[in-house]
Amino acid sequence: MRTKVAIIGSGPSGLLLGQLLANAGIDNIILDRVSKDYILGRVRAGVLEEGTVGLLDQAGAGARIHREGLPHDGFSLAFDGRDHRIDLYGLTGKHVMVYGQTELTHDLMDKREATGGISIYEAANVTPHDFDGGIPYVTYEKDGTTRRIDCDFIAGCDGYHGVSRKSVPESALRIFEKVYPFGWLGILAEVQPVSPELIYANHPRGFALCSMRSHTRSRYYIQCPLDDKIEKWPDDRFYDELRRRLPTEHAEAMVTAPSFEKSIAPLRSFVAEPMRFGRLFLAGDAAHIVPPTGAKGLNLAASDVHYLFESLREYYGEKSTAGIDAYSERALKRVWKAVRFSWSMTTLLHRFPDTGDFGQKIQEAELDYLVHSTAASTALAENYVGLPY
Ligand code: RFL
Ligand code: PHB
Repeated sequence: MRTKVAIIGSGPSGLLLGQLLANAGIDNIILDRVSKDYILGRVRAGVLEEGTVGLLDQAGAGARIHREGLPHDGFSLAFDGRDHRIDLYGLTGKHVMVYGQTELTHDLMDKREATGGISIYEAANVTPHDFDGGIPYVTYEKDGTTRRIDCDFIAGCDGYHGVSRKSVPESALRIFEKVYPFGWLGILAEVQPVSPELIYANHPRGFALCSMRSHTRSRYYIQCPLDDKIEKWPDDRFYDELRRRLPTEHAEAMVTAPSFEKSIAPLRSFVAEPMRFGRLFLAGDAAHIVPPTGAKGLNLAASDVHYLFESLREYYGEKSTAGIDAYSERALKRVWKAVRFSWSMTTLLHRFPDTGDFGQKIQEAELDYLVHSTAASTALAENYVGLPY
């Protein structure tokens, strides 16, 4: 088989890139090691920047998000027993869209199917070859036989644990990493959210986040120790702990329902530089990870795809390599700003084991300054709604 761009990974970055390329007449094949249903079973991001929604529109897969997504004009920072609204729209003229990653992935998969794009699921041992100097190709195993796809370029959209970044010689990569000493325990429940907007809570017992997927589906998180086990967190204990970390008015108003999903996610910041090696490009979680506190992971994957798509379009349309030569530098400039923002939100809102009551007081002072200074609130809001591409 031959294609122009072989895309490894059928998550949001691979699917978005595949659709943008297909719409521009640049053929591509997507390979994923797991099944479609498995991918759609993963519960992840929930807050999308306007730029991400715009890319979904550009891909021709935006109809449902405009019908079912929830535009949010603000969110709350809760600390010291009180709630303070950050007026995203008033401060920036922009809002964010609350829409699950699962739904976005579904929309892109449907679009790909409707437009006849080739996706190969449950492809084992996907391996990129000869991307640094030679003519690249990808091999994989399916139904007991090894197959080969010849291509012009390989897009590594295969997430943090993928094969693409691991195929690059270690000496060619520079890794920047910070692992946080806690995780997030999250649940999904079929119940009305405690508040119409998201609440990010700083509390001496630890961080809490009240998010949602719809008017009838809540997504709640609490900070937990890294080695915690979900078996130790029956729903009653989870809700009790969540209530303790929220201002009284929300704790008292909270309606609960049995969770139908519960998981613990570790938090890390990670960047691999550069994001291009000859004819292999990395995009999304394959190149970088941010802690979820700033809601930036999926949005960064989308902005990488924007830069990569524009570069490839320029290559095929104008026969110029200027775009692909600049891809890594352009993408990394935006990546590092989101890494900084996610780190600062994480540092501001979580209880760190080694900083004690002093750390708590410093956080409360910073939060108080943040919500009462228009300059500081604007800086926060600008980053939250997404910096320009
Ligand atoms: P994905 O989604 O991990 O997809 C990668 C795909 O590659 C496949 N794959 C392989 N295929 C073939 N061969 C191999 N060897 C392969 N190895 C892997 C995988 O099966 C998979 O299908 O990466 P992508 O596309 O770059 O997308 C990134 C996003 O998924 C991620 O950044 C976000 O989910 C992060 N995130 C959030 N981002 C936001 O923008 N807003 C949020 O509110 C938000 N909340 C979150 C989050 C992530 C979370 N967790 C669990 C990590 C909340 C949580 C709890
Ligand atoms: C979510 O709804 O899953 C979510 C929302 C905001 C975040 C992280 C996760 O910052």
